[in-house]
Amino acid sequence: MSATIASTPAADGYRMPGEQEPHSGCWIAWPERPDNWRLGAKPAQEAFAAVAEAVNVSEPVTVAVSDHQFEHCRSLLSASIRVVELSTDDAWIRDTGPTFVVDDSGGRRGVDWRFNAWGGLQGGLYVPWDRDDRVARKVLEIEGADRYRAPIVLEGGSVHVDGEGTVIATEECLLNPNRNPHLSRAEIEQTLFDYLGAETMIWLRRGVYDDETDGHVDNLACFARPGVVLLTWTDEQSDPQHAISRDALGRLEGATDARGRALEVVRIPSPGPLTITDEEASGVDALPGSRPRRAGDRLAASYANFYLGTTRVVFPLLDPRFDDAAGEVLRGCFPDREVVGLPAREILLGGGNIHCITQQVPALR
Ligand code: KQY
Repeated sequence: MSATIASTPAADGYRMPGEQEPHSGCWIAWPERPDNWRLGAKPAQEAFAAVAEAVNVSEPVTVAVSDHQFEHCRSLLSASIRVVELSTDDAWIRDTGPTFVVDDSGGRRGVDWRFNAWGGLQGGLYVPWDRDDRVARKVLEIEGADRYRAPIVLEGGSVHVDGEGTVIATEECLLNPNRNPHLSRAEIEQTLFDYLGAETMIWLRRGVYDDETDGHVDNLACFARPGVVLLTWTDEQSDPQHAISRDALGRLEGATDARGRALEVVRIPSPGPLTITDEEASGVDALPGSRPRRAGDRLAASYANFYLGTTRVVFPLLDPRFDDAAGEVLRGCFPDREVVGLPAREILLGGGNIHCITQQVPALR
C-alpha cells in the first residue's frame, strides 16, 4: 500500500540521499520498443541484462517488464533478480521511476514527478507517454513507500544531489520551455528544494552536446561524494563539448555547496566523438511520433553516466581509446568500490546510458 501525501518531503523532514549512500535495491526497466532499440531490442536487452547482473552483485535488482516480454526477460536473468510485470513506454527508469527520499528515523518515501517524454509535444521523444508517467506510482506501490506527487515536469536524470543539501542541474533542461514554461527559475529551484530536501542549487548551462534529453546533468557531471564532482571533459577545442565542459568547470569551481565547501572537480575523459553507423540506424524501425535514428548523427556518449552502487561502480565501455582512462578516474574516486566496465554502446544508441536505466532505492537509516 502506498498513500499519496499532500505535503512536501522537506516539510516532513525527508531528503534525497546522495547516490554514494548505501542502497537497499535498484530498479531497471526492460527495453523493447523497436522504434528506439535496434533489431527488436535484442542487443539492448543483452546489455540491460548485463547491467542488471552486475548491479545485483552490489544490491538486489528488480526488473520491470511487460507481460509480452516477461518469459523472455525472466529466462535471461539470474533467479536472484526479481522480475515484475509493469507497463512502461520505454526503459528509462531513472527518469520515470520515483526519486526516493529518506528521513533520519527509518522513513522512506518517493517523489513521483510529472513526466512528458523529455518535452511533450515540443520536442519530446515519443507519444504517448502515459504508461511511463504511471511507473513511479507503481514502483512505490510495490516498494510499499508513500508518494509525493510533485507539481512539476522533471526527470530523475536531470538532477544530481550530494545528499547534504546541494543540487546540480542544467539550465538547458530545467529551464527549457518544453518542461515547465509557467514557472520561473526561482520557482523551479524552490520546488526542487521542497521535493529533494535541499537548499543550494548549482546551475550548469548546458549538458552533453546533442543530448536528446535537452542536456540532462547525469550525462555531464555527478557527485562522487559531497564536495567532489566528476565532469565530462575533452581538451579537443574543435569539439563543441569542450566549450560546454569548460563553462561547467568554471561554474562548479566558482560555486559553494550547501555546507559552504568549494567543490573539487575531477575530469573524466569524454569518449569519441561517436556517431551512429548505417547498420545501426537501419536496424531501428521508423515509426510516426518517435525520434528518427539517422546514420552519422552524433551520440551523446559519456562515462559520467555510470551507476554508483553500494559496493560497485558500473560504468559504460564506449570507446577503446578512452575506456581504460575513464576506469582509472573512477577507481581513483571510489577506492573502496569495485569498478566494473560493461559494453554499453547498445544502451547509448537508445539515447542514454547506465545511470539513465537504473534507479537506486536508498537504504533505510
Ligand atoms: O538520459 C536519460 N536519463 C534518458 C535518456 C532517454 C532517451 C530516450 N530515447
